[in-house]
Amino acid sequence: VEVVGADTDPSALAVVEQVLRSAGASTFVKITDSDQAAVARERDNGGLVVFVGGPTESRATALALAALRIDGPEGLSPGGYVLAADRGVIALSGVDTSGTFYAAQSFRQLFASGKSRAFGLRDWPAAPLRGVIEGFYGAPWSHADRLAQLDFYGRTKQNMYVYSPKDDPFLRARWRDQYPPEQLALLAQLVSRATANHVEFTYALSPGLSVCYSSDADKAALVTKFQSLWDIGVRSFAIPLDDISYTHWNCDADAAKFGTGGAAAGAAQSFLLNRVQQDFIATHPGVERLQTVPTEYYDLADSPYKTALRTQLDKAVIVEWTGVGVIAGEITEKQARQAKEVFGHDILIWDNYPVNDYITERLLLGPYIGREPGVAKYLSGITANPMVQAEASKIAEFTSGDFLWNPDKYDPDKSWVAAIADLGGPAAPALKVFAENNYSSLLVRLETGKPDLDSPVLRPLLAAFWAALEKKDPWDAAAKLDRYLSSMAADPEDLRRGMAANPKFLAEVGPWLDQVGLYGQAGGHAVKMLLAQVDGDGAKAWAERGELVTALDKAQAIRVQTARGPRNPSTCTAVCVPFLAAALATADRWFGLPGIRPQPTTSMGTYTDNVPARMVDGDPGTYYWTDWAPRVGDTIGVDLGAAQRVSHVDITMGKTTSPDDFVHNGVLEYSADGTKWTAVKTVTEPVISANLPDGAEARYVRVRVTGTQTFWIVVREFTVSTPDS
Ligand code: LTM
Repeated sequence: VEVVGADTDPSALAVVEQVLRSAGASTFVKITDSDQAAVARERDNGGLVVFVGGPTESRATALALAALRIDGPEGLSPGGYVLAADRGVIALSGVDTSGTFYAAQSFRQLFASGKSRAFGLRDWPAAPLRGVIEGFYGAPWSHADRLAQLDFYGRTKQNMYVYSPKDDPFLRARWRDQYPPEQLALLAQLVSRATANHVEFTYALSPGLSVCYSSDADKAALVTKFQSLWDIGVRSFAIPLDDISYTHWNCDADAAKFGTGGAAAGAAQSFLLNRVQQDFIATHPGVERLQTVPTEYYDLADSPYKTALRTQLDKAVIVEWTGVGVIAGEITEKQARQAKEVFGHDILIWDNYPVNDYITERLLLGPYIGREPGVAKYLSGITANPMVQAEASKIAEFTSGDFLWNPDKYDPDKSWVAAIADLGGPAAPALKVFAENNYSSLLVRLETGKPDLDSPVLRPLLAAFWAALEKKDPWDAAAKLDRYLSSMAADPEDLRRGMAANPKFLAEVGPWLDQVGLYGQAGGHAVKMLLAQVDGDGAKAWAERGELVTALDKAQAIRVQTARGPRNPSTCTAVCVPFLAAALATADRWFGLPGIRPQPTTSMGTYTDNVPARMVDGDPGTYYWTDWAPRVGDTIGVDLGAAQRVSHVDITMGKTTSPDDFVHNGVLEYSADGTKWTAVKTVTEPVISANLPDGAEARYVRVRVTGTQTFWIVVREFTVSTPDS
């Protein structure tokens, strides 16, 4: 029996009914809280009575809680709730309707976990705003992706979705244009799905590429566009001004009115935002606070621009900030406090994780880390910027939502396992293997101050195997390693079978999944090859070597189409390829082969399909081309797989049509272990030919950039010779 009030949240009720149905309930009797006699009768009958609705929705739940001697949710922060069960009664009572909805979600989770004893739960979110900003470059999510995301946010108690895909023309390039009716109808569907999930749909319009800040017509265009969204139910608006220039104006009137420089840009933006605040936000009762993303969104350094925002922008406007650095490794409570001071406004964090638009060859499937609990508690909240791959983003989104609800108790590793279980269902073990090999990111662990590396399970198994091989007793370590490599090799089939009900996820991750499988296969052959050598079985070792090379070549031939051009996916990053190269180098020494099979290394991205492999392919007509100008500390080089004697290095950079694309200020250096480096010579020319000192031992040889430059880098060939080659 369900006891509800006239205002009981329908979405909460739907979740409760779904849970009860999945537990075998086939008939529901619904009585209203006003029918006290019926409520009493049903309780006396001994059936299960479920009270749904907090003090603003139903009067009966309070009585049920009183009978259970449990306090109601009054006084909890928005979204808070009480959920209690005892003696045939279950009561779900939110401090507001969202709270009751979250009580229903917790009820679902408790049922799924099989915990059915008497309990009383009092729970509330730490961060007022918790959610996701679709704010990346590249193909925007599909309508179906967004609907699925909104349901997911509801299930994970997140209450904010910002609609801000960079490549949607109606948001940036053609921001003044009204939506065609069919597109507005789709947005209306999103808004109502968001409402059903207690998610605020924020519409973010980015006029900065062409706006004239002082123009009445442009202000009117913004307000008219917002009004068309208001008319379909949108109640939250943003004007992001990130990734635009403030050194040039789009109209002469702005130059005349505001002058030039950062202070002028801050004044101009404040002028426009304040007018939208006055003419739209202040005239629409029920609307949420206006949000903006400043042009300086990535640091804490005070500046004329920030001073202008701090002193001129209406205090009602919420300012978004990404932390220090566009992709902030760490965000501390101290930085959060400083952000509030330097921007002079309430801060909402635009968190660039797990977004991968700047490294399209990677999937970022690790947990949300590196944010101190106070960040969620003292700021307005956090919206995570996800990957182009919507379904795959759910792993990180689950964990950031978890952090935002209760940052003090947040355990990234446990949360990650729960996220895998939530997305993978029965295929969770296979999904875990896949996610482990797409794990590292620029975020750092608070405990260590370092980023998580890729393949956290495989790495120690490899280290143990090498150590055991050295001691000539590799069998146990090899068996353990082989088990894991087999699970990688089987992953494409296991995951495709186990997650067949989620074809969208499988389509998103296909090339990465195939690569994990091939690295698993190649790794298995590498282990067998090295064991055969220990056994002195050259024929078997040679056959395994062939299989290894075939699988490795296939893995490196995979291409995925991305917004930055075709890319070779990068999985098991900095683990699988070095292992396979080291295994080949070890084996080839045993076979008496020359033994150098250099793998390219780079700290930079790739422009179109000019992949790093092209600098070691022996063909000076092909080249690796970075996709940005190097920063100080960036490197390009080769990994020889194992430390060995080296005598000479030749590097050819630049090409006829881009002769300046080489390292203008750098140093050539080598290292046996990747930590201790020996400098050979400075690099200032496109062609380098250098002898290494007698007896030099190296596994790694690289050019490290030591000065800033605006040119990108082209490397045609990077060759390392041994004394006998
Ligand atoms: O981060 C912000 C505010 N803007 C852009 C995002 O749109 C983009 O997705 C990320 C990651 O590349 N970087 C940005 O600067």
